[in-house]
Amino acid sequence: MHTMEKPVVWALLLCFVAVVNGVQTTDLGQNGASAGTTQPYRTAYHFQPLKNWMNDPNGPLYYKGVYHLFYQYNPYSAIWGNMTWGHSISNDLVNWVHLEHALNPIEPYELGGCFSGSITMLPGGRPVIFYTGADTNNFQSQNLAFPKDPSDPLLREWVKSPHNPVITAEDDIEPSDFRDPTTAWQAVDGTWQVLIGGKIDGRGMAYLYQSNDFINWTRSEKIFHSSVKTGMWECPDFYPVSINGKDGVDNYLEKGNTKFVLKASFLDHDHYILGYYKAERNGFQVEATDFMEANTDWRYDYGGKFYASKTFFDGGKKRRILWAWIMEADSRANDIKKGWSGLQSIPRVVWLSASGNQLMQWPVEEIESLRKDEVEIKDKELEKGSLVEVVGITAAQADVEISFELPNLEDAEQMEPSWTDPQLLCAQKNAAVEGRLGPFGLLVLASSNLTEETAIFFRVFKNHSRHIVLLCNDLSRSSLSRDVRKTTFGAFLDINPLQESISLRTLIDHSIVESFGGGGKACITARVYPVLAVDKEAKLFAFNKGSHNIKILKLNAWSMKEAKILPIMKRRKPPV
Ligand code: DQQ
Repeated sequence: MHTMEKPVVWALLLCFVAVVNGVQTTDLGQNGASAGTTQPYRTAYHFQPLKNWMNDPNGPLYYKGVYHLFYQYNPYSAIWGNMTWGHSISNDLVNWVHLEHALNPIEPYELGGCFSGSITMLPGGRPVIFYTGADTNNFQSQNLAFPKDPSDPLLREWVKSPHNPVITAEDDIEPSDFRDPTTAWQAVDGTWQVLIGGKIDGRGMAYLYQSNDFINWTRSEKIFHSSVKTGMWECPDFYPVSINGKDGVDNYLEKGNTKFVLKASFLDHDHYILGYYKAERNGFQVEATDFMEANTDWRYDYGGKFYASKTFFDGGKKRRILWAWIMEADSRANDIKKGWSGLQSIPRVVWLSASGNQLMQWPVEEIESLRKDEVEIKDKELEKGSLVEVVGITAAQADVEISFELPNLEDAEQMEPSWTDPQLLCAQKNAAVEGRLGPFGLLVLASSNLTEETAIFFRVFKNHSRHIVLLCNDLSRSSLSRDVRKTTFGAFLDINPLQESISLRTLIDHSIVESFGGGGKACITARVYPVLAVDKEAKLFAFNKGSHNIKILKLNAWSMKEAKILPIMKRRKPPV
């Protein structure tokens, strides 16, 4: 990294009012919430713009020592519309500075919005944005924008290509379902490849386009991949992962050492499949099972609110990082009232599991810099029917890690063959239903009398000689408000409790709860809008409603400091 770059961004992030390198920031308090307004659901350490609507992360990037996040943004309202690319920068993926918008919808081909897209690094290190423009008829085309000054690590100004639109829908493509270009990569012969999401007759797919110069693109005769069980593919993502280790991979042509992830966003979830990229034939070969095949419907997150995600390779720390839009679960009227809608997930490192059959995810380590007031509980018996309050932290703004030991695994309840849907199973056997090994886990954002509580818990079953571990997030009692969705979510966790403890990490931030089971093997994100369990009134408990005593091996909980997410930086007038 250039030695001058890091201090510049640090100074921007740390000062109350800073004037550094021609930019100015102002700190308004909790994540930009203006003083005087009650904002119980505004987060303290998740990325949010100061106000209005935000959805998909776009073109995340690490460039000259600076992290960039672009995102779908409506500058005028808390509901979707006027899609513009918001732009923020960070030194650490935790503290952010909002910059001017990167793309405004002003050209005829994008008057309906500058939709999602990605960034590709061209040879020589120049970034290019590839994005979808929707015109006033919602005809979608693919477009390019370049930084005005590539030597500026902040990439503050973007210039649209005079060649736009560079790809338009051919006659056999539905023009309103043709969007969201991936990061492009080069094939063996150097030609550029990019995927674009689409649908024909209800069947979701990724089209492959190719180019020698990044400007003239032709569609490959072969569809890159499609699946009849899917709907329209939004925001496809395609990237290599290492088969031995956690390091991220950026080279699409690396032989032998990688598998590929193909992700598509459809029907409100981000699904992925694993396979191999046949560079010579420019094709994708599914390794085991395709999208939505029985028993292996891999999702990044099994909550209902994690969508339109995108990864990028962080060349600084050699890791692949995943961002996603976290939708609201309240009403449109509430969004208008609170003046904003949409969060970004905590960025997650993503890598292939040791078994090679699924992805793992874990919050970026930088988020731990916000931890304070640690509370630790070790080797504590959690008797059947008991509840242990975790005191000494700000429970509405916290990070919790807990692991359990189960002494009586042979007593686990028998798994029925019909219990194939984890979400349904979690709804039927919710947190109030006593079992044998479970439910046990955490009650977060709980009011003191437990009128409100959000339960994240496990149940362990036996299927012949194997144990099946179920991770649930029960929101049915999460809020007294009738105006919010309180769905219960669930996932099976591929761990063997005979060989490893059952662990959970949960990040709580006022109206969002992100849970990572089994060290990141299954994740569930939920939006929660308590009425009583707000701010200082919120409590955190560990609980066991199973019929057997179990043990908390270790619990570590922290209050989380507020991240600095500073408002728009104004350009400083040059000194006279
Ligand atoms: N959001 C964008 C589209 C994308 C969708 C528009 C996914 O480009 O398909 O805001 O949330």
